[in-house]
Amino acid sequence: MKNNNSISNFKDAPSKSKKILTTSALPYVNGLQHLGHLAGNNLPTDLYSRFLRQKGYEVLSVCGADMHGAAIEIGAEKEGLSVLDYSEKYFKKIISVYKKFNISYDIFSKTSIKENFELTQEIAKRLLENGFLVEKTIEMFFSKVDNRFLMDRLIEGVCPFCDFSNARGDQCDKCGELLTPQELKNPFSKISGDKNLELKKTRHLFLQLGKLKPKLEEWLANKRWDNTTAGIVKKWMKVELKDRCITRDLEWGVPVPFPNFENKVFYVWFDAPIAYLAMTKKLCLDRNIDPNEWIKDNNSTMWTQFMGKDNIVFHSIIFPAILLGADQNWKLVDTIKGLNFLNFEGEKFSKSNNVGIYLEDAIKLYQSDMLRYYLIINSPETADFNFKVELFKDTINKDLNNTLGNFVSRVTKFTAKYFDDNVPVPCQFTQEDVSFFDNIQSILDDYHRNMFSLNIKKSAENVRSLWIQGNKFITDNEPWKIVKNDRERTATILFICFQLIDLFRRTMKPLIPDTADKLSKMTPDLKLDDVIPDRFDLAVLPKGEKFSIIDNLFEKLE
Ligand code: B3M
Ligand code: ZN
Repeated sequence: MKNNNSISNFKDAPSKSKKILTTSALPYVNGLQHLGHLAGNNLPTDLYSRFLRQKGYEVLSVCGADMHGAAIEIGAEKEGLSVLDYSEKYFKKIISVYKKFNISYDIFSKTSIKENFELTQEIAKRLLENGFLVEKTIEMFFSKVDNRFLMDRLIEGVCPFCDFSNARGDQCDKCGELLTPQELKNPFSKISGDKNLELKKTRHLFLQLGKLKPKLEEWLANKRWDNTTAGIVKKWMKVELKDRCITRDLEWGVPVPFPNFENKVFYVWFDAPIAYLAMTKKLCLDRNIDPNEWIKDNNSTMWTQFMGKDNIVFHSIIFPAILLGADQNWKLVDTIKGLNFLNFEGEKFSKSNNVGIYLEDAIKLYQSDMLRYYLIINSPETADFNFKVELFKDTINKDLNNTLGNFVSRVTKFTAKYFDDNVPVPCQFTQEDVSFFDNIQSILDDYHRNMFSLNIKKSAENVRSLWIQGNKFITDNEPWKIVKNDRERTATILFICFQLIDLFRRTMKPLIPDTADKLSKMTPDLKLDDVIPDRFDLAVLPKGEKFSIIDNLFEKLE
C-alpha cells in the first residue's frame, strides 16, 4: 500500500513519532456491565485505539477493574462471598464479555496489583513530604446496626441542591453535584436502611487541593479541552478548592503507609486513577519496554482518556492535582473524551431498577458487530442516547444488511457468474469514474478528520457513506444491463467495486472488526494488511486475483 504520509494535514492528528496511550475509566467489579458502560467508555476507546494502530501509530490501550471501594465489600456481603472471591468472580466476567465484544485492550488489569499498591503509597508519601496532605480528625457517620463507619457512597438521602430523594453521599446522580454525606438531608445507611446514624470522630488524611491550585492553573493554561470538559473545569476552578479526604476506615483497599493509620486504606478514587500508570507500567514490564517512556512526561507520549461525564472532575482536576503535587514528572492527561449516558427505552440504565441489557445477555441475542455499530453510530457524545430495540433492528437491517451486506454479496455473486472467481481486469476509467474517486477520497478525508478529532458518531457516518456510495455506483452503472454487450466496461465497474470492498474492510475494522475479518477472507490467497490508507488506492486487490463469494454477512433481525 502506498503511503504518502499526508496525515499531518489533518487537524488533531498526532505526530507519527508520538506514542499513544489510551485508557477507559476503570469499571468497578461490583456486578455486571451493561450496554451503557460499553457505549460511553469501552467502545469509543476501542474505536480510537484500533484506528490509530491501523494508521501505524505505536498505541497502548489500558484498562482494568476498579477492585476497591465500599460498594464492593457490600456486594460481596450480599452474595455471601469473600471480597476476594466476589471481585475475582466479576473480574472474570468482565474480561470474558469484553473479549466477546472485541475490545482490544493491550492489558486489562486490576487496581489491586502490586505495582499499584507501590505507586499509590509512593505518591502519597511524596504528597506528604511536599506538604500537600494534612491530617484531620473528623466526624463521620457510624451505623450501630452495620457496625461500621459509612463511606460516602453508603449513605443516601435528599440532595440539598435538587431535592432528589436518593442522592448518594458522594454525588447526586440527578443534578451531578459532588456532595459530602453531612450535606444530605435525612441520611440513612444504604446497607441496612438504618436511619439512626451517629457522628463519630475518626482521623484521616486530606489532599489540600487549594494549595495545589497554582500548579493546576499553570498546567491547565495550555490545555485544549472539549466543551464538556472545559465547562466542568471552569466551574471547579472558579470556586475555592476544598481539602478532600483520601483515606477510609476500611480493610479492603491500598493500606495507608503512615504510623497511626494502620487500619485505614486509601479512598478508591485516590488509588484507581494512579492504577492507569501502574497498569501501564506492568504492561511495559511484561513486554520488556521501559515504562518511563510511557508514564513519565518526556514529550513523547500522548494520553487520551475516555470516560462517562460523571468521571470528568476526577480526571481533569483531582488526579492531575495529585500527580502535580507528587512532583515526580508523571505523565498527565492530554485529551479527555467525556461521554453522556445511554438510556434504555426512555429510562436510565440502572442495575438496581433492572432497566437495560447486560452485556452478557445482549451478546447472546445479537452479533457483537451489530451492537458495536449501533452504539458507535449513535454514540452519546453530545447528548444522552436512548436505546430502542425496534430502532436498533431497523438500523441493522438497513445499514448492515441492505447497504453493506447487499453490496458485497451483489458484487461477488455477479462477478463469479460472469468472470469466474477472479477479480476482473479493468480497462479505461471514465470521467465519471474519476469524479466518483474524488468523492470517495473526500469521504475518506472526512473520516480521518473525524477520527483524529474524536468525533465518534461522525466517523461511523463516514464509513456508512462509503457503503452508500458503493451502492450508488453499482446502481448508476448497472453492470447487469451491459454485461452481455460490453464486457470490458462491466469488468471495469466490478474491478472498482472490489477496490471499494477493500477500502470498506480497512475503514470498518475499528468499528466492526469481525465483519472486516470476514471480508479479508474474500481473497484467500492474498495476505493483506489492515492499514488505513490516506488515499483511496485502486490497485490493492490485483486483477485476476482469486476471490470467493461473500454472502450473508449479517443475520436479518426480525
Ligand atoms: N470506577 C467509577 C465508575 O465506574 C470508577 C472509575 C474509576 S476511573 C479511575 O464510574
Ligand atoms: Zn441533586
